[in-house]
Amino acid sequence: MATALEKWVEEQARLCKPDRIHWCDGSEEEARRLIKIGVKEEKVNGQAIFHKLNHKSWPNGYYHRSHPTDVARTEHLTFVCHPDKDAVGPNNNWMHPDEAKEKMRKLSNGCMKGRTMYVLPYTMGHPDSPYAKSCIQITDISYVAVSMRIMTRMSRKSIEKIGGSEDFVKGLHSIGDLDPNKRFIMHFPDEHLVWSIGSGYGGNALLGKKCFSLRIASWLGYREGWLAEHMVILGIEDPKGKVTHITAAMPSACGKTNLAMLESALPGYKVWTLGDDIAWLNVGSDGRLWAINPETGLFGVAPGTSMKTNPNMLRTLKADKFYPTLFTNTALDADNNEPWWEGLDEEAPKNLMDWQGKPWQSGQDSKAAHPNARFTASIYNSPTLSKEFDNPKGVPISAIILGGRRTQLIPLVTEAFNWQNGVFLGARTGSETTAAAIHKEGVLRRDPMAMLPFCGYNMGDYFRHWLNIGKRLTNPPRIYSVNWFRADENGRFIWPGFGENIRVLKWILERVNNKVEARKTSIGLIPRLKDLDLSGLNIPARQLDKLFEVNPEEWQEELRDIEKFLSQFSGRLPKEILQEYQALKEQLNNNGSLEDIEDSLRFTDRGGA
Ligand code: OXD
Ligand code: MN
Repeated sequence: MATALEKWVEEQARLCKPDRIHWCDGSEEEARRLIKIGVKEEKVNGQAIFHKLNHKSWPNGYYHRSHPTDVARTEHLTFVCHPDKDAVGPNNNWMHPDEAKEKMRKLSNGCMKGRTMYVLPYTMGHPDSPYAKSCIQITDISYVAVSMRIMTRMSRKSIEKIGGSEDFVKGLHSIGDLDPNKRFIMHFPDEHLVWSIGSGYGGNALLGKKCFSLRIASWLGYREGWLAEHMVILGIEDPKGKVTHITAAMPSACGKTNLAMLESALPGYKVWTLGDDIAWLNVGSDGRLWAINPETGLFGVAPGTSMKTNPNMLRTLKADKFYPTLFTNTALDADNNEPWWEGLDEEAPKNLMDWQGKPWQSGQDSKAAHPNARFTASIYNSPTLSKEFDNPKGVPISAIILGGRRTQLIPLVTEAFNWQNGVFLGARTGSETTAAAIHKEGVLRRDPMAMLPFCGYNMGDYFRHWLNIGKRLTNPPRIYSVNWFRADENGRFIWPGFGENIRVLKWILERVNNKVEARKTSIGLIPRLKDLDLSGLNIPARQLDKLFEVNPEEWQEELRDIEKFLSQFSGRLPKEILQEYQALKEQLNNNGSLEDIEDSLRFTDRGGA
């Protein structure tokens, strides 16, 4: 008798009407076959799916160009479909599940005619982890099938694990006809189902990633008592060899991958990578917070990635281990058959094709690589992979960083006074928008815990859930905000960033281990400059002050904006968050930054520890 899984696949095949069905096994041999098909036979819009790159310089590298309208996540076409609109909240687009299903059924009818239906069995999380989830995705494009092999643990074992059960995560994906008017990414949390049509882009099409591991998983976590977060996980080794694990949430394209693979500018410190995008967090029996990365791949923004900004990522991209590595919408050096993007080298190659395949000249207005051009590479290729990566239990977390991209106002690093204050710190975080989603770039929007586009339920409930998790932690991680992006009056970043960010991580480790004091300001605890290791850096004192400045006048507009944002959730906003907001307002309006001024006068030693 057919299992629930087989029946579900048959049902989708009856609707989508593919020419063929292929059940994938996730093997390297199969990936090689799919790539071959994508190079030679399979086409979208008359264009081959994959192009083989120069394997001498980029071993296992393949190039993919997407449809020009399909280059980023489409938040406005992304819906959470549940009968209770309030539970979904104002942070999501809502549609009733019946309406959504009808719409999707019409769009999907016959959408795979002439194509192959690939059935992908995979697990999010290590299969032996109690937190792992068994999943099935259907897709009709080899690019997605191969990407999912990189990003997840894809294997027939997942089918065995599901067995006869109905309890598995379902994803139905078709690129459809790539018409943006017929593009939808629908989430049905009660059924653990994601249904996506009309896009082949990562976050819209690799359904184990944002759609399941964040939107639906956050919903599951809310009900089951855990957190699904948009966070990197890393281990920081100090000169004595002690490794401390932390997580960090930052909005898309704000340097999470660079942080996860950071090459330390300080001797003796080393960063070990466990994940660059998603963390599932559980309260352990020891009262600590434990993290696993459900993914196995790195889907990072290519522009700006270089031997200077992220050497470990380039080493990963050039590794000849896990097959394959994909480059999407970068430019192409036609002479050398290599991928290229702005920021990779100082000079662009002479004979360059842009991300749409048109000849491109240096000095041209448009970019050669799309600003959201991506690479997809296995984390197993990373030279900094933590030896804990495959530990089914995960790693215990000592600090959580909640960051954003702010050219003004927000200090380099701030420690929350306690968990509750930290939840508020996360709730009030804003960030300037980037090219990772289709919208105007550089506009400030509130992005709590970097989860605004990914929290699958009402954010008011989400803040309460964070507070409740805190109550169960007898040994909670400390919570920090960081901002690498504060700029001077000429718009130049003050902080050098990248490998130098280890200096901030070092301070965080010292705080976590109670080795240094901090100075109190209205918005949180800030480093005493003498405790921040600035050795070898040459930042003028005036600029350093600017990095940590808390100016109550400048905060007035911020306060209004925070209030406006939070008021959307009024009926469901925890009173603790309101209390924190009131306390911040009073602090800023009463005693302002007096303590700051005293401190910056007292600490004239800029040399660091
Ligand atoms: C991503 C994103 O792709 O956040 O990770 O957009
Ligand atoms: Mn992300």
